[in-house]
Amino acid sequence: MRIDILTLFPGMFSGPLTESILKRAQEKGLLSLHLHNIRDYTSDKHHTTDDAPYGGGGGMVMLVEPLVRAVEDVRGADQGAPVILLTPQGRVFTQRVAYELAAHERLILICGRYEGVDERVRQLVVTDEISIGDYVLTGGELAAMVIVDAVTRLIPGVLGARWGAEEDSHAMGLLEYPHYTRPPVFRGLAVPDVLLSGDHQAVARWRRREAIRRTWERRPDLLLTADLSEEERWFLAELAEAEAQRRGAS
Ligand code: 6GU
Repeated sequence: MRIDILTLFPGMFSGPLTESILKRAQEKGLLSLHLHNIRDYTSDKHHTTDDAPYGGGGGMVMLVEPLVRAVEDVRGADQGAPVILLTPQGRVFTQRVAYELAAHERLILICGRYEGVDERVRQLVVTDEISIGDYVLTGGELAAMVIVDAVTRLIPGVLGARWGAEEDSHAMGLLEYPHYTRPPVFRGLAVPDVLLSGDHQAVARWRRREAIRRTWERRPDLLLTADLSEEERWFLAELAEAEAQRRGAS
């Protein structure tokens, strides 16, 4: 996959994208990242990239011309790639959106500054707008890094075969079950017996149930869309019943 990032601050990207899994994905040729400085597409001698808004008010607005020129230059003849503006006004990024983006051969990400981007950029070149959550960042750069990370780990071959993305939190529609490794007892806290039993079926069942329990406790909203078996729905009903009793007792 090829990802082009248009930004006023390309320096922000060294670090997160040059370590660990993202580094290896690039070394293996599975991800090719290209940073483009929007300032290189200005045409005045001061290399201006923003200006005060028409109509007055505070803040600065990113100029339409450098952004449109940058997108057109980077895109070249390839008209098919989504051009995604990172903005708090976009649709909210979720694991589902990560899968959707991972299906493309190429993505073009525009990092907006939070005050805004001239509306004509949207009209002329933007095909999608994404936000990473309901809070305000100073610019789209951190959001772009979050998206690159979440999407890259879904590219086949990026994660090892034994550590696929299929069982991730959220991919199953549930939070993850608790994990343990050695030692079997630490400061009196023992690893649950079932994990040491060697009974793979029992382990799988325990993990599913603990994932459901954790999701019930922390993110019950996710259970509305989770794919649960009949037995798992009964287990959920028991959790709800136990909680109702606790509340009644207190
Ligand atoms: Cl994509 N940009 C900015 N500036 N703030 C955000 C965001 C994006 N997503 C959440 N907050």
